[in-house]
Amino acid sequence: MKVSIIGGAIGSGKTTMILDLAKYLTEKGEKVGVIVQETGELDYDEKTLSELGIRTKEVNSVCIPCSLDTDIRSDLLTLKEEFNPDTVFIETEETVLPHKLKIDIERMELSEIELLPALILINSSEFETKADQLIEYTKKQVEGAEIICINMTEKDRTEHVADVKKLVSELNPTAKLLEGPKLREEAFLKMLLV
Ligand SMILES: Nc1nc2c(ncn2[C@@H]2O[C@H](COP(=O)(O)OP(=O)(O)O)[C@@H](O)[C@H]2O)c(=O)[nH]1
Ligand SMILES: [Mg+2]
Repeated sequence: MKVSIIGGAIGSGKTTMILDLAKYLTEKGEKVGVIVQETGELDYDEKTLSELGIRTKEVNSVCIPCSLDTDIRSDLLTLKEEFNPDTVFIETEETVLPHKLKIDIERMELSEIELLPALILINSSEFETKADQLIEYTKKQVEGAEIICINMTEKDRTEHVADVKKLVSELNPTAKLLEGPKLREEAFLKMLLV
């Protein structure tokens, strides 16, 4: 069971990306599970899932909302036992550091779990261009992520996108940097899921 952790600010496009990835995978015949660290309302209603062609939980895809203090470990084990998905996406709450959560899950030593690269999404036009303007957890998310997706660049000014990109690559020179709207192309989806 592959586990992909996807983080970033509220409104950065996490749910949308997870639904796109889930759709891509379910069309290939994979079973997909989603765990959401929720603070507020849940975006993954059955209607959304079925509108996107993702069949709901009894069949092809299952979604578990978890409160922040719920044990991710037991959610993963329950999903594995009851549904046995090929891939599970974890949408983290906005202050969580995906790379830290990845280490936490690795330490759980669950059998048959393969962790995919820790990924964060950035809403380009909302993002600062100076390191000292960033909220501390945002800075840490950028510094620790393995894949950084600068999303919604089509809604941002070209110069601002370039400044965001520059800041992000200064903070984290080794992460794979991807830019939307190309994020929806199959080659990109494949890379995220390697
Ligand atoms: N233009 C544009 N809008 C997007 C994109 N991805 C998400 N959105 C919109 O941004 C808003 C927030 O997206 P959502 O996936 O709920 O963000 P989350 O809070 O990080 O889960 C929604 O209205 C989406 O339709 C994108 O790639 N481009
Ligand atoms: Mg969401």
